[in-house]
Amino acid sequence: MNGNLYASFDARFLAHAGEPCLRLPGAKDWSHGELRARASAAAGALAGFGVRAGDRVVVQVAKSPECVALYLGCLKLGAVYVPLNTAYTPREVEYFLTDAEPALFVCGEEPHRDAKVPVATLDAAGGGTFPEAAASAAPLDEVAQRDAEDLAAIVYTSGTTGRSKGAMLSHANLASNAETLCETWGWRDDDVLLHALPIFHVHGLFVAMHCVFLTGTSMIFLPGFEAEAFAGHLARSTVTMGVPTFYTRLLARADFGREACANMRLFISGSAPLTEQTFHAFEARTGHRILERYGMSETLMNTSNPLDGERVAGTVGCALPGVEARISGADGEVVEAGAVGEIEVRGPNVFSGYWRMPGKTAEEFRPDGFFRTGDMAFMDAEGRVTIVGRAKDVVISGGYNVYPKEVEDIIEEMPAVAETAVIGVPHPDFGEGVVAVVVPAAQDVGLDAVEEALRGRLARFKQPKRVVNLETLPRNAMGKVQKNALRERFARLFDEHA
Ligand code: MCA
Repeated sequence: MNGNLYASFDARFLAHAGEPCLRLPGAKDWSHGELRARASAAAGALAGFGVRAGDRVVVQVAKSPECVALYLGCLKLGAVYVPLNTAYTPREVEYFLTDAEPALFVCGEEPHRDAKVPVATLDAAGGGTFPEAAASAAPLDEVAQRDAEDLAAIVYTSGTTGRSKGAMLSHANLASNAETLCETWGWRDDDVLLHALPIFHVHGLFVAMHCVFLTGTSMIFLPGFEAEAFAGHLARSTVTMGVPTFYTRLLARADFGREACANMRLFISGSAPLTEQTFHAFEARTGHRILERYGMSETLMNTSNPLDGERVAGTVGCALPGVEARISGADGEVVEAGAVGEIEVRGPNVFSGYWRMPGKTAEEFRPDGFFRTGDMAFMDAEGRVTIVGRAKDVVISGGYNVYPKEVEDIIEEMPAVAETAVIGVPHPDFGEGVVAVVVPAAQDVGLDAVEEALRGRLARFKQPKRVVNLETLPRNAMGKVQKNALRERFARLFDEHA
């Protein structure tokens, strides 16, 4: 038995060779057969660049069908795929290149400035040195033999302190989660997925695309989310997956309603909390109850509201089949139903650890193998989970995690700033918006000055959208900044009606 995830996909690609897989508005569709051929060509090109099984390939490119082929080519060759957010600055990317030590870095138009690793390019239009190599390389026909526990991907997650950590995901992690999701969400032979998520994160890359690849179905593949176009494509789709911002932006369109959703059977939401207000507003407008599920990069998907049973607003549903979830108190003891604690998970979906960080890995696992998610939650008597907060200091903006510490460290280097606390407060579009509360050294510090200090050093989505100046930061008796007090005080900062 080959444990390579690609072997499962390959069987579906062959069985559905003549049917569409990637439906590309404005361009010719890619059939399953074509995607399979492109994946083999990509694998051949990777081999030509010197990449071998087990090597890392870091990829920071715009969403394109060619990028999908590159991902599949990596799997087929047995290489380890390391996707990066396209918003990361070259300075941020440098860290990942040093940490992952890839055999190849595939980036957009421009070769990375002082990349110490071999570089290939793949631009948004599907051109570049990588596709050129793929067009002339001998395609790789064999699916590399892999153990199911071998690494398939490393997904970097920022940290509350210090360096980003690479979550190591095996072929088995990805395969088991994909199978479970197809089953749980009742994937049908005639399903058409509307895909508008980025493909450098777990949500768009694994959760969404793997359901299609494992079932031989198809997806309408959009370069990104734009509400009007998205609403239009719903007419030819049956399932979609999005972050809550997708749903609030759809609701903001007066012309969006039942008619647009007539062909749809399932709307799924994740990556950030879906508010009860959005859930109910969406149901009132469309008749659809959005299915919310919960996961993270380290564990893939953990819980889901049911396909057929009651979807309860504000909850993320029960543990998926094969996944165990429990709530632990501060002392590590499992708490009773209804009590708040940290949610811990165990199962075939859970990663094996952080890349080259055995210490960090050990800290996050209990001796019995449960992974500590860092999310605070309670579970009712039926096992339904409600997330109430985070044990870690993290802001979720439009489905992207932003770690305040990373932002604070740079702002505090500004001579004009005595100290700062970066927080997330409710934002009508992104769910949470990043705010820097600043104690100025002398004169008030403006947003422009902060932006200037962060330019080129931090991705735009991590940067504060507002700066507020205070004389002092509220602290508790231990001297710790009371971010809760700040979040309460500035809760209405982005309120359009305030
Ligand atoms: C864009 N901007 C943002 C964000 N996105 N600011 C804060 N938070 C964001 N999420 C800023 C840009 O920097 C830019 O600012 C301006 O908004 C417009 O940029 P644009 O690219 O046009 O934005 P957009 O296309 O409207 O993007 C919004 C979006 C996008 C569609 C919500 O952020 C998105 O696709 N989010 C999905 C994230 C996701 O896939 N998460 C999954 C990871 P300026 O003009 O000032 O420079 S989590 C995961 O995988 C876990 C495991 C899970 O459970 O799913």
